[in-house]
Amino acid sequence: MKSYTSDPAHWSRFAHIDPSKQYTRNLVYSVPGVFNLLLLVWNPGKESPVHDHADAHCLMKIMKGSLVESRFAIPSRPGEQGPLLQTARKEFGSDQVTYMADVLGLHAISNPHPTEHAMSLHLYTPPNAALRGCNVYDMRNGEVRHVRQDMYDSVGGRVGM
Ligand code: 2CO
Ligand code: FE2
Repeated sequence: MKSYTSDPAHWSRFAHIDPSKQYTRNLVYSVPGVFNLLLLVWNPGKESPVHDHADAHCLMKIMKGSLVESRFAIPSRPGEQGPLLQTARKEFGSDQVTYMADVLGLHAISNPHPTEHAMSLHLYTPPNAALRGCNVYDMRNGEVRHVRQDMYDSVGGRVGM
């Protein structure tokens, strides 16, 4: 992922935009049981919920624009310890690659740009979240909620499948 230089001609057909969401999750390619490759399209100024990564490795490469990653500690007693503890905040620019996994805690990703979309390529291995979902956390009180992640906004560039 580091050696690849982002070229919209390669991936624009996967870049499905939905203004009603914070971001879209578009399946580019999957090898069942091995990995999922997704293109995420981040609406201007929008942020993901704080979440974990279902005991999998996550590699994220910025394809367009920049994204801010805020990291948080996993609460030992969710919902009982007040607001999540933020441990880091870092901005990533075009073609940068970063790694995330549950051993590093939780994160939320946001597109800081007020008017432009940002795009990122995500490799999940093994593809656990697609099979068993992941956890999202309430930043204010650490409450945890399990969510499914087996639905995509587009698959192979096609919407509504
Ligand atoms: N993990 C989030 C998702 O798959 C995106 S943030 O980068 O890991 O929706
Ligand atoms: Fe994530």
